[in-house]
Amino acid sequence: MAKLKKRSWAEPFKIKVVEPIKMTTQEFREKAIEEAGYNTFLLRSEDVYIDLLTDSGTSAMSDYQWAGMMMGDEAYAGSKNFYHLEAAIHKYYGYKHLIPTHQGRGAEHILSQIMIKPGDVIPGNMYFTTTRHHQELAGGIFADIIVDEAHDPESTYKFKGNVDLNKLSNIIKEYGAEKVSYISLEGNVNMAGGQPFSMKNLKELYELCSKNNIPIMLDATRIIENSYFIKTREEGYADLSIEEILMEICSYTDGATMSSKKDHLVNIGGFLALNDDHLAQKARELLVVFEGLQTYGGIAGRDMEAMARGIEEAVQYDHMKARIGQVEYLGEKLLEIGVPIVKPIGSHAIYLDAKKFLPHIPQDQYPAQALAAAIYEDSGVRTMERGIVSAGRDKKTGNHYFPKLELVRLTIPRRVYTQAHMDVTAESIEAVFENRDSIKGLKMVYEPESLRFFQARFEKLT
Ligand code: P61
Repeated sequence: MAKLKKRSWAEPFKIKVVEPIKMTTQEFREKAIEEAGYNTFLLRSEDVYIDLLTDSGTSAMSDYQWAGMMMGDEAYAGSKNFYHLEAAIHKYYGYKHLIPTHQGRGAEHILSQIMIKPGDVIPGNMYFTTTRHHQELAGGIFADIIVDEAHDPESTYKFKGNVDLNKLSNIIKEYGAEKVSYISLEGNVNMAGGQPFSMKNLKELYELCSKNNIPIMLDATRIIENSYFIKTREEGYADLSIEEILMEICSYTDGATMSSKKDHLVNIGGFLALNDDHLAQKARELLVVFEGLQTYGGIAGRDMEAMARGIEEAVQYDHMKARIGQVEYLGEKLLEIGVPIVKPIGSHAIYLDAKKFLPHIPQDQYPAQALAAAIYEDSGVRTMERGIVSAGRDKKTGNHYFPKLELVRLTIPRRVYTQAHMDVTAESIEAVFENRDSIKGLKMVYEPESLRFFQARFEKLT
């Protein structure tokens, strides 16, 4: 018998329930996207074939999680599911206080309000839309301290999520340490392509921040995926479990905001975690005003149970290997075809480089927005713009930010699609790539004041 050259990975689960999806015609899709103002956020989900808009809240839950949903204790106060979730946060993340919120931005709101004074600066390893928005609403100024490699889609640097400590030192010199509310440190940096930071970089950051008395607040949304990359990419970590790496990361931080809709394999939920007693007290005071009581904060008991169980599953090596393996599978197919994507392949999505894909469309004609619309027209695959529309406008000058990265994100929900879905997606991208010269730029005809990408409307330029 011939020897196998390669041993493939496969999903560590089998499928028990299926949800049918609708097949549509090109003509139908051209009309649907026009009606949606060429904004994939405005499409109806039932008109989408393969939904790669986001990995947020779109995961498939396990039978263990669904069983937990039946165990929801929906008491207004003191739900037992809260205590299960609290125990899971202590066990896997190690933080002292759990402040549950309806989703990640609820936690960002509270953290920003309790820690940022007007005029403060919040250095971060690249911006995230909702995170920066809450920092600005609290009167803060975001400062980008990510390494330069993160802004270069071609750079194959393994830890593009790293903080550039020189950039941070300069900010401390310029503003004074007392003006730095905290460091906003994101795991597997979303806007950079799902790129991790290394433990070495975090330890150096911790040292610098300890000297200057600056707290580090982790955006833990995809920190378990970051832990997997530390295990597989960083020297000295191969023999540690994801659990051990996760705990070590958190030990260098003072708290975290979390959108459980990603790593935790649930459809809704999030939290703020803190170690400081006084800050936690302040956070709970705001929690009851904006989210809900301290033992549910906007999440149903059953959803807290699904979160607690999801955390247990998310730290499993086999789960992560298959999850990230599937993203790599799609990315490698696109690289084979010669489609320009952000390198290295990240954890939760493939990012098309729209500047290279559509060099004939200037950035102020929204090339990534136009590309996302063209992909939907071709196959019904829904993707997301992550470029100039997402970046928004500079609050002071009113001008567009012109981000170096003009990307379309193909985000893979966890445990939802098969390898065949990835093949169909790659084939659609290939077809669009072959016809790229025919794609036209867009004009923005409706622009909301904040987080404009969610609801903006466009028309095709002729
Ligand atoms: C996403 F187009 N992400 O990736 P919430 N931090 C980080 C996130 O990725 C994140 C949140 C905080 C989404 C949903 C989304 O511009 C957008 O639970 C690293 O969504 O409130 C969310 O967590 C916020 C899509 C959010 C967007 C903002 O698809």
